[in-house]
Amino acid sequence: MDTEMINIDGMMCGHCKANVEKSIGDVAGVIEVKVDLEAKKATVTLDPSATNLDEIKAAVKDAGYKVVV
Ligand SMILES: [Cu+2]
Repeated sequence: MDTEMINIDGMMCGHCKANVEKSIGDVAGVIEVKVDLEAKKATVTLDPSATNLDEIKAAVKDAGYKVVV
C-alpha cells in the first residue's frame, strides 16, 4: 500500500471537494482518499499493483480540476 499526496488546483467549495473525492475514489486500486479543501491537497492510499499516480492524476483532470506538480 502506498500513500501519495497530490496538489489540486481549481477546487472552490465542498461540492468540488466531493467531486474530486468521488473521481479519485472510483479509480480501481484506490483504497482511501481524503481531500483537504483549504490546503488544496489530496491524500490517496492506493494499491500500487492495481493503479498508479498517473491514473489518479488523469481522474482529477477528467473531473475538471488541475493537478499541480
Ligand atoms: Cu465547487
